Amino acid sequence: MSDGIHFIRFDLLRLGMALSMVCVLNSAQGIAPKTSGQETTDRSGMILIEGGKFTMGSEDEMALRNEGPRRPVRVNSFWIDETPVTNTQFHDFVTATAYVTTAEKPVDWEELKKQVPPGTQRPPDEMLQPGSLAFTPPSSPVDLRNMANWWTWTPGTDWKHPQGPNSNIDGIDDHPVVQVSWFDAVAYADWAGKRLPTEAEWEYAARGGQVDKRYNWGDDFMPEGKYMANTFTGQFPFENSIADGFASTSPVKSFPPNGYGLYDMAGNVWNWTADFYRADAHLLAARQSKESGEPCCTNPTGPESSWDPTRGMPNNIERVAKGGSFLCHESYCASYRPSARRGTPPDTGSGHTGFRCVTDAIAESQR
Ligand SMILES: [Ca+2]
Repeated sequence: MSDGIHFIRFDLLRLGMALSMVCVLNSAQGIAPKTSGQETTDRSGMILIEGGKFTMGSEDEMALRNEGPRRPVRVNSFWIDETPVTNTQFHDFVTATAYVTTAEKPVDWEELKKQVPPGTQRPPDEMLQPGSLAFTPPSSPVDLRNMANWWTWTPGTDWKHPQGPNSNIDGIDDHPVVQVSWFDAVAYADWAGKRLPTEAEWEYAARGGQVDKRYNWGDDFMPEGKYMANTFTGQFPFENSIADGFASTSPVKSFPPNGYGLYDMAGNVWNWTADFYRADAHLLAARQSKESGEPCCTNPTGPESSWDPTRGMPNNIERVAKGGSFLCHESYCASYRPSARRGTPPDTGSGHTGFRCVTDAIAESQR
C-alpha cells in the first residue's frame, strides 16, 4: 500500500476537509449566516414559507441520537428555492463572477498539516492537486462503518467533473450542482442576494406542514408502492438496483413536491445549511430552554461551535447538511427524513452534496 493510499485510509474525510481547507482558511473560522441583499434578489423559483411553530427533531425509532430530543421551535416567514441549485444556475454564477470553487484550487501542505493529527505524513504531490471526493462503489459488501470503502479522494473531481476527472455535466444541466463546499454555497448565495437557510428553517420547510411524520410525505416510505424520493435502492453500497429510476443525481422535480411545493427536500442531494454542526445541538438547546423557562426558541441559528464525536478531531468546524441523498439507504442512514442531520467540514464537497438558498420575508414588509 502506497503512503498516499495509506494516508487516505487513515482518515479519508478529514483529508478531504483538510486538502481544501487551505484554500479558504482565512474564511474558515466562525462565519455566521448573513442577511441577504434584499434589494436585488430574484425570487423567481422561490416559494414563500409562512412562519410558524413546529416540532424540530425526532425521537422516532429510525432517528439517530443527534436528532433529539424533539423540541418546539418558531421561525419567521422566509422565501426558499423550490429546488436545489442546478448545474445551469451554478454555471451562470461562475460565468458572471469567474468564481473558482474549493475543489478547483491546489493544496498547500504547510496549511494542510495544521488540520490533521501531528505526525501525519505528507501526501504525494499528485494527491495535493485540486480534487474532491468521488463515489467509488465496491463490488461486494463492505464494513459500513468506514466511509473510505466507497469514497475516494480523487484529483480532478469538481463541480464540472462530479464523479471524477473523466465525468462531466453534459446533459445534466437540470441536476443539482454537486462537489461544492459550504464556502462555494455561501459565495453563490451572496451573488444571488440570498443566504443559506438555518437548520431550523430548512427542517420547517422540509416538513411541508406534516406534523410528527417520519417522512415529509407521511409515515410510509412508499405510499401506494410509489417512490417519493431519489435514494439508494438495492444493497448499499455495492449493488444499486436503480428501482427509483436513478443511480446518481436526478433532474430536480423528478419526484413529487412536499406540502409546501418544494422539490427534492428528501434524497437526491444533501443540502448545506448555515448552522455549525454539534451532535448534541438539540440536547443543548432543550437544556437551555428548560433553564431559561422559555419553552420555544425563535429563529435559532444553531450552536456557536462544532462537535462531532465520530471524527478523529471532534472539535474541528463542521456545518449541518440536511435531506439525505441518492446514496442514502435504510440500512445505512435513512437520512431522507426531515429531522436527519449530518456534520460535514465546510470545505468538503462530494458528489452528493448541494444546496438551496433562502431570503428573509420579514425584511420585505419593513421596506
Ligand atoms: Ca436512486
